[in-house]
Amino acid sequence: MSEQQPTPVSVLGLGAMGRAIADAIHRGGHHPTTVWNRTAGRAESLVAKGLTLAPTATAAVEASPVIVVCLLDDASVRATLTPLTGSLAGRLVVNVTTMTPKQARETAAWAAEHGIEYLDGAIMAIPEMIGLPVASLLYSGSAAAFDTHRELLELLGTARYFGTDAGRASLYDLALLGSMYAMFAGVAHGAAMVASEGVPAAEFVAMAGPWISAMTTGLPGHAEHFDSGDYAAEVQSLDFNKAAVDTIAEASRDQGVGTDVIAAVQTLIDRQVTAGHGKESFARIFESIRRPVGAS
Ligand code: FVH
Repeated sequence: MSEQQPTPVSVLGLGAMGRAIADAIHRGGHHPTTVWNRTAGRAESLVAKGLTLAPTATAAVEASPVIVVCLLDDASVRATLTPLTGSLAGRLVVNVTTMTPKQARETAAWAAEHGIEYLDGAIMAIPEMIGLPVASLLYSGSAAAFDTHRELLELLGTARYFGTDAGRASLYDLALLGSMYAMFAGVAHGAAMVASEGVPAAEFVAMAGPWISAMTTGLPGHAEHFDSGDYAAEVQSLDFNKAAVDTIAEASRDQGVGTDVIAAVQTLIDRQVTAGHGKESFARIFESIRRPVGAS
């Protein structure tokens, strides 16, 4: 099912991402596109393009059947939406604020309790990418809302639905972001190592980018180990990787740079080696993460 006429939409939150979203929705013909922000002065460029600035959050909600919420975090969503509960009843909230799966599920439960349709969203993009297919947006929650408003959601980027459990989109979002942050931290460590001998980071990242990219071809193999629980090493063993990672840590100390990033990898390896898995694959560190020390 799809919308017959572009639905009026209101956007709560005009940070960098909220502004990009409101602009894309307005360009997509969802008129009036109404916007609201806690602090004044962030809507000028949007108003100049024809969007409507609501004087209050209540007025913004009451202007549209679909309310897109793009605020800082869970606390700001609660602070903003709780006083609007009555006005939100019977409307759809599409919440693209970054939050934990637990927080998303709690927000969905609160919405259900008050007759508010709820779709949780996660944005795998920066504001400049909004409106382009390369922007990936993950959704979970109301299937009817996703089907009905798919054209609206596709205005922001490629929309993908992960089921009725409202926490699922956040789970994927934070898992992907976690992978990204660990990768960036690894590059920062490498850049610090070569910087200790005056090598510019620009020179280093020109090598690191293609290197990391080439290494990602091994990811499906890692996934096979993770999914099967079979860590038989085809090539290099954890004992081999331990020697390499210990050497990186030693070199880091020799160069006078921090070992925080590489020490985390050492910890994951050492736990498996100590448990007798040194002949198995590096992918076995998954077990150190999946079952952390102290977990029941
Ligand atoms: N920007 C990005 O690249 C990323 C990419 C991936 C996903 N995120 C998430 O999107 C949410 C919003 O991000 P943003 O970039 O728009 O963030 P800011 O520019 O910092 O704007 C924050 C807005 O939240 C409002 N706000 C903060 N606290 C409150 C509160 N207690 N009550 C009401 N509104 C609040 C803030 O308003 P103001 O400070 O201007 O009054 C902004 O509108 C976020 O979850 C990212 O993780 C973006």
